[in-house]
Amino acid sequence: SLTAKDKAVVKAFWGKISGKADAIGQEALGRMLTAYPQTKIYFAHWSDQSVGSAQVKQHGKTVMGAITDAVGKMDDLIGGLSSLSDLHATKLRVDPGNFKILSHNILVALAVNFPADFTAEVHVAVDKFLAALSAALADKYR
Ligand code: ZNH
Repeated sequence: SLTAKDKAVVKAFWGKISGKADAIGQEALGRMLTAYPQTKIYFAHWSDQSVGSAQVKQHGKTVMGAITDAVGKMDDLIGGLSSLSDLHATKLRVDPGNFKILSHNILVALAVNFPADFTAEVHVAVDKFLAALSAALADKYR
């Protein structure tokens, strides 16, 4: 689980990237849809799934906004994300294995856009945070 140090590292790093959060979200989502095309089935109802489309931009922003929100809830991710978990489990029916795929693409987008700040120490803390967030999002599945 996340140590006090992990939480502090994630918070400090998120402070640095917050001005570019929307762009990071869009890039991560675009990378996921391109590099892991099996994830596209969940967005079949979008009129334009291509990288840079208005829908990809909007959704990247939405997802990153929820992650930024979760940075403020690191002491209780399961409680803080329970309604979002419920939505993914029952309404969106996203296979939770995809949370790991999106997390990977977020790490890549962060590393590419913040090469100096994305140290190995930041990498491990953000990886642990995204794994805990993914576990919380998967909590309502049964
Ligand atoms: Zn998800 C939606 C978050 C992952 C799919 N999402 C959503 C939203 C949010 C989110 C916030 C909105 C909601 C409302 O509206 O209320 N996600 C999220 C997060 C994560 C995720 C945080 C992690 C990190 N998702 C995911 C994945 C997938 C998904 C992986 C697949 C692949 N989502 C989804 C969908 C939707 C959502 C499909 C819906 C969209 C539309 O319709 O537009």
